[in-house]
Amino acid sequence: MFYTKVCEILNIKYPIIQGGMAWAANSELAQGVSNAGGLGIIAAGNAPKEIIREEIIKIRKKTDKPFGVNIMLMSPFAEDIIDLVCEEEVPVVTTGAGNPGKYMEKLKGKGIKVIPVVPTVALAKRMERQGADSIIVEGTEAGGHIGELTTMAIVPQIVEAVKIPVIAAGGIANGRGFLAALSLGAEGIQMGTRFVCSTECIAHENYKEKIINSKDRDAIVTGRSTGYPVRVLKNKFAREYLELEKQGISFKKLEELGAGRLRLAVIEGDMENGSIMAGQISGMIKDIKTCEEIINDIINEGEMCLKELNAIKRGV
Ligand code: TUI
Repeated sequence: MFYTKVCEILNIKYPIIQGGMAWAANSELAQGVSNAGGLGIIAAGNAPKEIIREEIIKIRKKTDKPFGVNIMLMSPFAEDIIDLVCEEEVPVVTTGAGNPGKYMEKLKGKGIKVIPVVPTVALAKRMERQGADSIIVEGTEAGGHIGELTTMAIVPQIVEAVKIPVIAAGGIANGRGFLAALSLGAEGIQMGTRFVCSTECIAHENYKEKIINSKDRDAIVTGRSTGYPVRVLKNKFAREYLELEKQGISFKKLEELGAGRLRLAVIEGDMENGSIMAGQISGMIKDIKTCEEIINDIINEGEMCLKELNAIKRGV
């Protein structure tokens, strides 16, 4: 059930990919997802090469299943991480926050499957032309750095525009969302926020609790004025940041203000002064489960949901 082209390309059991969340997604989370039949991802974030190499070595001790590394293209170490994934011949690379076009040939030359995150039809088409194996189409419901368009609107447009399989992301955390994504033509999903609330995720308990206690309107967007919008859960820091944006303080000052804030929230658990990146679906997440439970629940709920839809079709 639910074996798609994404499963075939990535050699995984279920078409469920874990988001590349800086600081939160290390080898511990990634092995949990990969061992449960999805694709676990180590997020390179802004970390230097040798730190990520250690995570790759660790995950290989904990699973023989495929895994990936997420390369945040705005990182000062992005080129180093490209070299690293080639040296280590990691099975899969996902990219975010930029166009990975110039690295594509090098990665493909090493037999690495490349799956860029794209927020628009134009970039999706370009990525397909340049050899991407699949693309992650991320709607604005997602946490962290986001595009403009919603998952509902952009996924079917990109499904129509490309032949490679599409993975939907942004606003998905249960079996209904999974089935909805498949209905839009996607052949897999990527989830970030749901996997933060897993037992394997090393994010501070305060961070997980903050997501669990959040309501529908608590995920807001900061940084629109900078051209780099970021979705976070409301807190003291987010309110202060928005106020300073309104006052028109310089991009450089805002950048300085934001430095180190994600680490402060994820690692230190500072829910007042940290940046609590999380998606709009936070309000629906109510528990911490193992990655295996999260994935199995989604597959079971997806099957149940499909039966419900069939019952509607038959008019029973
Ligand atoms: O990248 C993300 N989410 C992120 S990146 C991030 S940055 C960060 N901040 C602090 C510490 C560590 C890391 C936080 N969240 N999602 C994928 C994504 N990619 N969303 C949007 C895009 C994107 C945007 C523009 C992809 C390509 C793109 O291309 C523009 C171009 O150059 O054509």
